[in-house]
Amino acid sequence: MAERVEALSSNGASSNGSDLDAVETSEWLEALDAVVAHDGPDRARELLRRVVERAQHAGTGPIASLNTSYVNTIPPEREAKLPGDPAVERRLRSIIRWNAMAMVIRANKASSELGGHIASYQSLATLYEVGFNHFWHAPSADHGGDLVYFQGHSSPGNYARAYLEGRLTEEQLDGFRQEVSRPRGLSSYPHPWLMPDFWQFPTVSLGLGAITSIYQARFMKYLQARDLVDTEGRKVWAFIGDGEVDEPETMGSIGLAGRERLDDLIWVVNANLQRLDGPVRGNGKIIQELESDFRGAGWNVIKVIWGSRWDPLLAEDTDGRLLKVMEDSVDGEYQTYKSRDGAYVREHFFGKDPVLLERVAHMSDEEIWLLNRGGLDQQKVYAAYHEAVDHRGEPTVILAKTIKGYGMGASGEGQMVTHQAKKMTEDALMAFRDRFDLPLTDEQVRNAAYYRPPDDSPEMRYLRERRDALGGSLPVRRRRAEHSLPVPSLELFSSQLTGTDDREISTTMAFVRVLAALLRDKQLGRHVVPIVPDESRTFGMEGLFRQVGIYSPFGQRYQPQDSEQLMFYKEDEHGQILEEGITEAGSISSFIAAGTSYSVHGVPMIPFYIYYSMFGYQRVGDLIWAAGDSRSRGFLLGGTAGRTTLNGEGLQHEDGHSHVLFSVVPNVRAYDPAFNYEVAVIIHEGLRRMVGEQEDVFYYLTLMNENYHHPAMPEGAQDGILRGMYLLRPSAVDGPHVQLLGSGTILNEVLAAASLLEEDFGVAADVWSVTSFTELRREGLEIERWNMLHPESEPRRSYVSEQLGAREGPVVASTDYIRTFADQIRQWVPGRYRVLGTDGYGRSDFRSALRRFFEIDRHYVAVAALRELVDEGVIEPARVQEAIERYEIDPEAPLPTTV
Ligand SMILES: Cc1ncc(C[n+]2csc(CCOP(=O)(O)OP(=O)(O)O)c2C)c(N)n1
Ligand SMILES: [Mg+2]
Repeated sequence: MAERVEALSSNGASSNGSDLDAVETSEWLEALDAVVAHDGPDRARELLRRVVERAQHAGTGPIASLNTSYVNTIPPEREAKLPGDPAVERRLRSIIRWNAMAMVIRANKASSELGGHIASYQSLATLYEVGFNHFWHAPSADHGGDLVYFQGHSSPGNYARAYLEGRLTEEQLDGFRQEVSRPRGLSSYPHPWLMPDFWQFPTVSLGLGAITSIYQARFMKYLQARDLVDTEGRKVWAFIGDGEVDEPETMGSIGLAGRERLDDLIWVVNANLQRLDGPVRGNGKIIQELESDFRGAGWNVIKVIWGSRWDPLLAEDTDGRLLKVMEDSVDGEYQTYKSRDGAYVREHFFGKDPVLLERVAHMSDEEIWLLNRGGLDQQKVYAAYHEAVDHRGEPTVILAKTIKGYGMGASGEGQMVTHQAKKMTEDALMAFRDRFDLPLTDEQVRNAAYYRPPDDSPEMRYLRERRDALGGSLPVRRRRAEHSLPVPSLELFSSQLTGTDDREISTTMAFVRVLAALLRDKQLGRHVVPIVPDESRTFGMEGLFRQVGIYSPFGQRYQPQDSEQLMFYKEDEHGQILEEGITEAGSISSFIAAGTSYSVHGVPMIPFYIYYSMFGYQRVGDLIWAAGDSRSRGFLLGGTAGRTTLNGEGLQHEDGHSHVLFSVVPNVRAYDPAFNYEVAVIIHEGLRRMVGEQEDVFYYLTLMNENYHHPAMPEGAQDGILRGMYLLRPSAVDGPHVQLLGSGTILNEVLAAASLLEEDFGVAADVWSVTSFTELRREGLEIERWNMLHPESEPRRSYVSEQLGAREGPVVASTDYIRTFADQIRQWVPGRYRVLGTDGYGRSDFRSALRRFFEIDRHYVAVAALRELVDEGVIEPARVQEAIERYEIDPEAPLPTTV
């Protein structure tokens, strides 16, 4: 871990704050000053470190703090100077500010229904513009491109810049938040799904940009280490709101970035001191709080608090009086200062110390008002970015102090309500124009007219020159990798297609074999990214540790305890497995990074993220939604799935609904396979579609840990497996007919039920393997819609009605999921349909006991089928009673949802 800056937490005060020996104190301080003067700050730091060490040996306890004073980290004399033309940059920024505001105002003139935000971008503009003008590379022949995670609700700023760059028209700006009624309307926030050539990273669900940016930076190191993509010199930049840091997803993974020394990562926290309702830390200071958090996590911290106009005052502050007032003031006060005026700041800030009041007596109220904040000062921001991009060995966070609603005056600047302001008064608009010197007539101001300087103006030339020098426009998204990878034939998985004979295996084992075969494939193998959240042994994947290695930037600095064994725990700089530890949010972030690599890096990668199904959608649903928005491609494997199949683990582990949750994601293809050949066929099809055809879909498969025999793949089953159902076992019995549907492990119960029905009751039961109720529903809805809208055409038939319509009798389904899952196809089932399912909380017991409890076992399936035949008038009720007794079913057992 790189050495951290440490400073004494207090200036030698005793516990009650008084100085016991002022002379001694000043001698020590003078000695320190002398060291700094003669040998420099590094020597001073080393000496202090030794002194602190000695003191701690003597039992003082912790005395160092991770905080530095409430001033800029980079002193003025060390600042890199902003190159180019600062005046032109200011003018450009002002124009972009105006247009960003105008588009929100114009959208809301028609109706306030559309919404939008003004204040956030106004606080960020300088932080963005310095990046655009000097740092952010677009992908080009000589640079792979930087990756910028823009703040979601500041999108008007991005659109306003794209307008100046000629990428968007006025008409498009006027289509902000109108994506249906206007064909080229602009999405509210960054959504690759909605603007696939523009936005790269969905960030608006707060916290998601933060965590996914960390795992993106880590994935770039992984790609580099594995010689797949040259990511050297590329940076990930993420803009984080100071309110957003309260999300666990924001701060929860900063330790990974520090630990793995992700020096390709730069975060900029826009400390505008406000969130939606009010101050972020009214009674404290968010910048100071974050400084110690990040430094503790091994980050390089650069504070950009004060603008250049403060430099002379700070230089003059040899007695520390100004610093003390700065330190003593809390964010709630800092917010209020900037919502008032210079006279107020004089009285309430400088007025805290009469000596300071004297010191600023020569300044007018106007001059005091113009004392600027670091994050709004292009010179200070440039210096910080300059240092950040050159920093090696640690990620960097820039803590930039700004003002929310900057420039909005009485309509928003520093106001509690500014976050949601979508309108500005006419006076405030005029003041905005004057403050930013915009060449607009009163009439144009009133109309919130867009403004673009002539093409040959110095501003426009500068804008183009800067972006040309940096490779073009940003953000920009690549829709497809240039080359698709060749997908081998299904033969690659041939050993999964022929049945297991006497051996009993689980679908999890079948998956691991499929994965192992893929990893060995010459073309695809290198592109596979196995991702596990500390669960490899659970799924029997430990064999892969040795085979392909666990990625670690540090290799393996120890001899593993199991080094003598064949499958030892092998960490490796070139390792292929991402062993994430216990973080499902982190793992899905890696999934997104790998699953969008075709777009972000132009190289398709194939993530296989396997986890306890209960800790999937339920735990990180919002990230899965973002994976869909990002057009991620890859496989999510919900391991040990099912409410009665993962039987011993009880209520929090037993998943009876992840399929229902996944059914809501439009581009997910979700399957609940029962047999190893189904697993192989589905994965092969996924590869064909995602890797071969480059379709923007991703797959969810549930896998089970129950061992049983797997038959050979029936002739011609492939199409049905992929569409969602196929007839697995037609009945040979002559008698009343029923159709039994099953999925996952419960298909075995359904097969057993068919035998019971045939043997005990002479009922002919056909058995269907339903691999995806969700896919069946999707197709059914599509057909239904087509039929509704084409009333005079021959109606089409859904796959479900076509398949079941060709057989006779009522239909019964049983699965290890809640009834909603199998109920999805109800309207296309011809005739009667009864669904059994595991509604209710899980609990621990033997599988057979749980399946009886949830009323999904073979006996319940048989009883349900008989009951349906009664309702059809085919058999007598007594036959059902007979079955209830024969199978020892308790008709008075409690309803599973109530116990
Ligand atoms: C997960 C989530 N929760 C809540 C919101 C609603 N929301 C959008 S912006 C915002 C306030 C953001 O404050 P901050 O992070 O400080 O950003 P600022 O606008 O001040 O730059 C809130 C609550 C959201 N977008 N995502
Ligand atoms: Mg904020």
